[in-house]
Amino acid sequence: MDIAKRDNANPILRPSDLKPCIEGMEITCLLNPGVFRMNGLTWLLLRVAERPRQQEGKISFPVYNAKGEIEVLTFDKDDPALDATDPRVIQYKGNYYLTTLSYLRLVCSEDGVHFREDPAYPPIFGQGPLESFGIEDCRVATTADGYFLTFTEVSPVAVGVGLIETRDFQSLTRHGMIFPPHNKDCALWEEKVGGMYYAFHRPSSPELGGNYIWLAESPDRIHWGRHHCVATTRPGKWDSVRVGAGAAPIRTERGWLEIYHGANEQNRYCLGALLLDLDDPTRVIARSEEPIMEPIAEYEQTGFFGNVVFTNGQVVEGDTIHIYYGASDEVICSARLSISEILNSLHA
Ligand code: MAN
Repeated sequence: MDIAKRDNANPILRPSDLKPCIEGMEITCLLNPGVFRMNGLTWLLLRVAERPRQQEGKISFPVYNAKGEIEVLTFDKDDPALDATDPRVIQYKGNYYLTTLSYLRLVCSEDGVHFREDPAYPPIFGQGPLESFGIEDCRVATTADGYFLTFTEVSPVAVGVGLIETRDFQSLTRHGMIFPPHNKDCALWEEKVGGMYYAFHRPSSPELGGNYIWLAESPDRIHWGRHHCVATTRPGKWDSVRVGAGAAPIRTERGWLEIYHGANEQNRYCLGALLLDLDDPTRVIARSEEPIMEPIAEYEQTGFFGNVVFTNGQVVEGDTIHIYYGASDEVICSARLSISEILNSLHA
């Protein structure tokens, strides 16, 4: 059952609300923001996806070349070696490319609904060969030691998880890849448990296994071990093909509450929740049978890639979770969920 209360102002941000950062490009999609509070404001770290304005009969997309400069590649749409059936990814002669190049961009707000850019906070672009197809879907963990950003690093060799540390979003420390390929959907926890740092991550296994949520421990947030699988996909259900963590989990009296996304064979993305033991988070206490949020609004059903609600950022205030989410891989929306209502909806 969908228990999310969508904001009346949805979508709160659309591609046309911002100017492209890369010369000669257009903003195709705004997606899946990381969320945090800083200087009394709510901030979204948006994933912005850009590409060149498309010409009739062609597909063009940007990549970083070996010198770190943006280069545009163009294929003929009717080239038999091209598979462009997925609007997000194309295949050409056995190689994969993304149709857009993503980077991260900050917007801030007093009221959590109307967002603006502040020129003092520059965008964060991919850097180096492991990010040559861009960086995506950033989670922001707010900790006593500053902000920790985990995001997908995409390149021709891999999809993995990168880590950036910052105190002010003006100077950044890049720690490189912390979870090797194929891995994404990494959410660092905001407090230690039993003296260790924790992270959800989502390795993909092509043979045995699948696209499951795992939990790992670390002494320093850089070296990760003691991996445990905490949620698998469930055949026949809304989360039958892939699952992945959202933002950092929320500490509740009944356990750690995590909102996650699940997709089925039709690539329909919904949200559900997991509850983990407070002292031993590898132990799953309960999980959603039905989604707590589904793509039902018009802007969640149609867009760049329709039938998607995807969240990786939230602000918690008492019993209310203000989630920010990407709808149809194109626009940014917000909704409220009640922690007690989610907890009461879970099944052991
Ligand atoms: C999938 C989707 C895309 C993303 C690529 C690479 O195809 O999640 O949005 O760009 O993976 O991460």
